[in-house]
Amino acid sequence: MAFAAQRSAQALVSDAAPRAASRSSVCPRALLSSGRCLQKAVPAPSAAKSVQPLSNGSRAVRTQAVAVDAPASSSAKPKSQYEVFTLTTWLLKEEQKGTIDTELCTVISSIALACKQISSLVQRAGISNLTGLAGAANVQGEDQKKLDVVSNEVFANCLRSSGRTGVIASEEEELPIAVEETYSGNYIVVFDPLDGSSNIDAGISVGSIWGIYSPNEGCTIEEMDDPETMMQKCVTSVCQPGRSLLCSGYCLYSSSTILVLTIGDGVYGFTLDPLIGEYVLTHDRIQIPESGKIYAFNEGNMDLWDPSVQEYMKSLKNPDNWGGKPYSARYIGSLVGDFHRTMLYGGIYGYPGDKKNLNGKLRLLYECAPMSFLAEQAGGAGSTGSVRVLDIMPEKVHQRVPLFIGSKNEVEYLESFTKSS
Ligand code: AHM
Ligand code: MG
Repeated sequence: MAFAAQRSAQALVSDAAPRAASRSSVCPRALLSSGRCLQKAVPAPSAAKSVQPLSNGSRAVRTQAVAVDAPASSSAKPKSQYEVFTLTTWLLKEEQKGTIDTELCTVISSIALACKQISSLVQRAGISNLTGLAGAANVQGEDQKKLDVVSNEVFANCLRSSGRTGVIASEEEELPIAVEETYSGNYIVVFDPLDGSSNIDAGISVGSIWGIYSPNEGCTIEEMDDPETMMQKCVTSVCQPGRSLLCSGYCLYSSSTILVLTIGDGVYGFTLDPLIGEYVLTHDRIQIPESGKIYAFNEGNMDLWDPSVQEYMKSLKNPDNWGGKPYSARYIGSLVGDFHRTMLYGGIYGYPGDKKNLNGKLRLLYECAPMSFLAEQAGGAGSTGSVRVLDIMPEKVHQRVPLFIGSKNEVEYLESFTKSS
């Protein structure tokens, strides 16, 4: 890596200093056409294929029974009442099975550590003066909360020290960042460090979301690269479709801290035991119920939605359609919380496009694609109303898409309105 580029990249990931200053040192906006992705993004290499989603056939048969609060992995009965099945144990067993390699384990562990740290910050936010605005807006024009900024730094620090991450892209950063400290693995990690942060000051659930991609050709940063070339490679490398994800997950900071993840072979949930400081397996192979009569949409926007989505919503509320009992509304306004409930109880979460924002609000790379990978792995579905989310090739790092996600039958019912319009 050229000296100048090296220095700049290092500055980006290691400085806790103001982000605007860091960004300008490596990725001048003019050079990078606002994070627009090159269309020549290279498909994930064969290593990725070993941990790709199960075939549709496999998913289709897994439609029943939500597994909640299982004491330990179904594959390992506790030998002693004091035995706990932790995330670390689970990762080691997956490594033994060959589902993932040591490098990916290391990246996942570093994310789990970041989530522990954020969980603690969230819990103490009111006490340690971490509520309120940071005083800046992110590239998408949204006011950043103090905790948005801090959580972003925590994620970046943990990923950097894993030594296995080549590029990171965050909701809170204008452009992807090349991680100087990587010496192996070179994984690409996309994340929203603190989703739903408008809820923070009221002590309501928030969460982190992430996705991990394998490195592709676009990510090979050469010593000779100048900063512009290097950053363009970073942008290209993160713009992969969700179906290439190796791992995705979220961590919910609520009455408990619950980390839920998939590595392409089912979905597992771990609850942070505050007494031992470890994530303990509590949700073994989560399955979204096939149907569920709960919807989570911001209905305040209903008059701005497409008529097909309005018709759909009216049909959910009409008791005559549902044997006298219409659907129930539940909306936290925190995707991780609303999605976690949908995973366990069934139903649908939706953020449609509207007259003002044609593609809605949620971001493809670090919100919609990771959540859709989880949904599909749990037997559910993720759609824009017209296409499968995991099939979309991102054009921009912060690209938005409409999202309808949850129980398979519920998403199909929504599509019966939106696809025929
Ligand atoms: P954020 O990433 O800026 O926090 O925005 C995403 C959040 C989601 O968690 C939530 O579902 C949605 O925005 C709520 O938006 P709205 O307030 O428009 O209903
Ligand atoms: Mg978000």
